[in-house]
Amino acid sequence: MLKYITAGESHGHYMAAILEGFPSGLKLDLDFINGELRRRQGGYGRGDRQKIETDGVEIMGGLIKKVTTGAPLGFLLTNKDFKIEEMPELFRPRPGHADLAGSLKYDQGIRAVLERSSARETSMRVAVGAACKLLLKVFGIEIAAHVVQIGSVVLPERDITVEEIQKDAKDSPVRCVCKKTEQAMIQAITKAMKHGDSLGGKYEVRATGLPIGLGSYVHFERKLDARLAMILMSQQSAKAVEIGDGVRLASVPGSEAHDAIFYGKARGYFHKTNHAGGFEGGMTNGADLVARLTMKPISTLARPLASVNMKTKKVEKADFERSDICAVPAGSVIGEALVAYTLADAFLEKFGGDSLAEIRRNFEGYLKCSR
Ligand code: EPS
Repeated sequence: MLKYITAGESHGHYMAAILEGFPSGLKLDLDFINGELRRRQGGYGRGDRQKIETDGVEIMGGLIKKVTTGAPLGFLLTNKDFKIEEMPELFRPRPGHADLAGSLKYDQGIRAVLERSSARETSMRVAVGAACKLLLKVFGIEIAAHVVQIGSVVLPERDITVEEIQKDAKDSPVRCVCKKTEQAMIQAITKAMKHGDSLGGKYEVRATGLPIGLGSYVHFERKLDARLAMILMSQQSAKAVEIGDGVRLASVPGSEAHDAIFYGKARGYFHKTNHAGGFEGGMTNGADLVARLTMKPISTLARPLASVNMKTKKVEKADFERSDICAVPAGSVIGEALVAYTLADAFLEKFGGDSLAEIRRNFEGYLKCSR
């Protein structure tokens, strides 16, 4: 079983993560991991913090000569904008943020709450996810995400492969695969910025190369689509998850909702359509994983909504501190990492093994027998 835990505050000295259960024998490409961290920092609509930071991790354990040993992997990122001890306390919670409930629950000021609830924590999830991506790559599994909506600008629907996303979204400032939609998304973010507002949206993550049978139907917490929904919903700003055709399936008959099954000698069992988004009965069905996450607009507003001063109980405008205008492009990079972690966890569960060689034997044995 894979497990990770993160620690660190947005303006604290460090962000850290420990990933436990990772097998031995994988060459951990630190440049790839740090490349993923830099991707997370990018995107049109990001705040000025990203101009200060050059995110990159040091590996604190679990590696000898760049190869994993099976011991916990430790990741450490040093924040350049380390100033938590000098930052002012805040008293006017931002509607939509963790400020109010967090402050009452922990009997702490808003500062302590916002420092930990900040989406900067996702830097560590991206580091963990990058290690998982490297593991999955060995077995031919690739993951890519792209932005399909920002505010009211929606990418016209189209079927797309992981390879196309990797190629077409790579250089887009909003991680969109269509130039025309990209321009409209950029305009929408610029407009929100001018109005002291923020924007949410939606991204889609896809994974390809999945064997049939990751996850299980036998018990609720073993259903892989449910685990995926849980981890995606844990992303800061998340408000809705869809798998495959998602909410659209409410309005079509069964004959149009399901994917007919085919068989070919070389391919084994396969589907020609993918309404299910790669999952049937909580298990992968061999088709590409397709999941979408809806993110609400960032709750820190330059033109703040009404709030209540927690000292005086008087109605006042919410506090404002530097923030992003739109974090959906960055969110899509985080989504890839979350999916990578969940798939790596399910992959190790199915194919077991403490070393890469052992996992490979189990994987190849299963492929031979499951056609
Ligand atoms: C973030 C860094 C933060 C925020 C953002 C995520 O930096 P700062 O607070 O110094 O500007 O930009 O956090 C939020 C959106 C939030 O609501 O907390 C990062 O590195 O991802």
